Amino acid sequence: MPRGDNPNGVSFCLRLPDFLPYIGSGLPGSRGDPIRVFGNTHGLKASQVRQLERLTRRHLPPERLVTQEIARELSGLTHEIGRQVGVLVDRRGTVTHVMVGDARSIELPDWGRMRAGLGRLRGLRCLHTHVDDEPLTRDDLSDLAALRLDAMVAIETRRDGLPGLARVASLRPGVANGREGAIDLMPPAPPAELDLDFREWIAALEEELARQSRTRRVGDGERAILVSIGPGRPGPFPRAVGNGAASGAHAAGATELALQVEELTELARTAGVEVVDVVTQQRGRPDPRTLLGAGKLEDLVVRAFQHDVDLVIFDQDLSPVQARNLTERLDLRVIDRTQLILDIFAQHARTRDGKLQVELAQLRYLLPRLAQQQDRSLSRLAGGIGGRGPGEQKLEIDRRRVRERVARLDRELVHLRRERESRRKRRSRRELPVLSIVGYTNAGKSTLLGALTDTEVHVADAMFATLDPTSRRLRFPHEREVIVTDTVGFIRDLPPELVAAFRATLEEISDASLLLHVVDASAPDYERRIAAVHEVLRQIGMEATPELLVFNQIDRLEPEAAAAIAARHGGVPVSALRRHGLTELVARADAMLRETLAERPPTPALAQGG
Ligand SMILES: Nc1nc2c(ncn2[C@@H]2O[C@H](COP(=O)(O)OP(=O)(O)OP(=O)(O)O)[C@@H](O)[C@H]2O)c(=O)[nH]1
Ligand SMILES: [Mg+2]
Repeated sequence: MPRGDNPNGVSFCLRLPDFLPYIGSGLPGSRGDPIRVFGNTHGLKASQVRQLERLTRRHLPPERLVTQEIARELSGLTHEIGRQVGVLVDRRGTVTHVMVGDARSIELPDWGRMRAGLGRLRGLRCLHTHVDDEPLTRDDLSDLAALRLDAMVAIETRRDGLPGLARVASLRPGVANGREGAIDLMPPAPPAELDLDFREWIAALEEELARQSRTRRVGDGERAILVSIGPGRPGPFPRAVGNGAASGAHAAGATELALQVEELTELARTAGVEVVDVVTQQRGRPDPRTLLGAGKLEDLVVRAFQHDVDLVIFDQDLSPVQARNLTERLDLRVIDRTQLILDIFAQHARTRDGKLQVELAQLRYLLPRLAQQQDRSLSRLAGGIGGRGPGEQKLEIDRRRVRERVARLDRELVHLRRERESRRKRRSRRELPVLSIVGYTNAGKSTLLGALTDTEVHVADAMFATLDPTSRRLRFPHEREVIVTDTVGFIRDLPPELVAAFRATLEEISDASLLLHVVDASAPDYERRIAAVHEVLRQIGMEATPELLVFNQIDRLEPEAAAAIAARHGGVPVSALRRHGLTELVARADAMLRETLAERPPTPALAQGG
């Protein structure tokens, strides 16, 4: 029950403030400076404020987690002022911060700018009062994880003002499922009876955490948690190939979310990231400040600690403000899907053109975010996935230099563009029709180019394996020569930055008389992917170019299913890998090409394209 003189109720808890400005001078190690009392001292008597300030001079024996003396002082104050009181204590036993709250909350110093301790923990513990015999709250536990405290101690304030039971929570190394598994709770005991040697206890905990990190790091790539927010409302159910009808609209949103997560996992894998956990949320309106709701964010914080991850990857594009807030709250590198794709592009770009385009897109994406980042969070962008430029160099993160570099890259790209134009003009003088292979990434476009032209083309089971356009000549029926080009693949929700960056590459497509739209027919959501490709074609003004749908990878389907899909969409079923269906494909393409180029077909039998 609430205290009688406290009409606001019992929900005393420590809350991490929403990015308070740093207001104190009491950083650990700055002994001698006055430590300000954080939080709400409004309405307190001068003597009470002095009592709070006296707490800043307290010192615990280093082997004690909490002492009866400090517990008595804290609970006595809480009893008197009806507000929660807390201190942060470092490993030497020195009080580094004093906080006072009100009936509902207490504010902690700005953590974003405080250096974490040597290990994974911050080297500070929080001792604070609860007004009753209340267990540790969810907020207590999430602050423990978010701030990576050594321990969170809640001390009961008895009605006589003396300390009752102390409840202690600490982070547990290793991976367990769910929040409960991530946190150790000691049996409640009066502060005087908590007999553990704090120094030994914390050393063992740090050692265990370090051991865990060491065993993981050997030869591993970066470790990440993926976060995806799905549609709150049911979306279109992706037709499962050979799988009968969709099973009701209810699961549709969840299915769509699952497919999104699968694709993001695939992107992460291509970028060399080890995905250790996935956090999803079905939500109608994302939070404008943090994208995720408060509960999910707390969950993410705990899991990030548990898995000891290097970064968190969001499926949704983050605004600069969201990126900053999340970086601060998670105290980790945070990137979004666009940055992940750009990172893959950076690793796969081969030509000078490609490299310049990628670097320019990366820097353009970074600029507004650099304005949002400060001190330590800025350095988070300097390396690792999301911070790598083309050719393994780190991305520049000095704003002035980024602007200069953007201007230089712009000039260079204009120059390259002119060269490319004259090259294309020469080609069109020779009047060879161009067939452009387009399609979703990893559909088998490059495999098809290789199969059609019987040449070696770089193929990989990876997203965006192809970045720079490749052109090959191909002899068509009736002694006609054509040029077949293979370019960068598309993806759903291709960010406008990427479309702009790849204008040069996509210009190659704009010469096409015919598009060979390669579809991985074995993908359960192939129709969605077709739509995504059409959307990109629309963005680059190619929606009117004739298109032949090529249903690839039919070797992975039942023959009837493959035939049905191709028939339904008026496309050609092929297996580029097994070189099945290529004759039919060439015949259809040839017929469509002749129709497009307004030629009269020499034999009516071939004029079946449509
Ligand atoms: N089973 C099967 N696998 C195929 C077929 N065609 C391509 N693949 C495989 O699909 C993967 C991607 O092939 P790519 O040709 O690189 O695909 P892409 O569309 O060029 O991909 P990006 O350039 O990355 O956008 C490779 O592992 C290929 O071996 C096919 O007909 N059947
Ligand atoms: Mg390719």
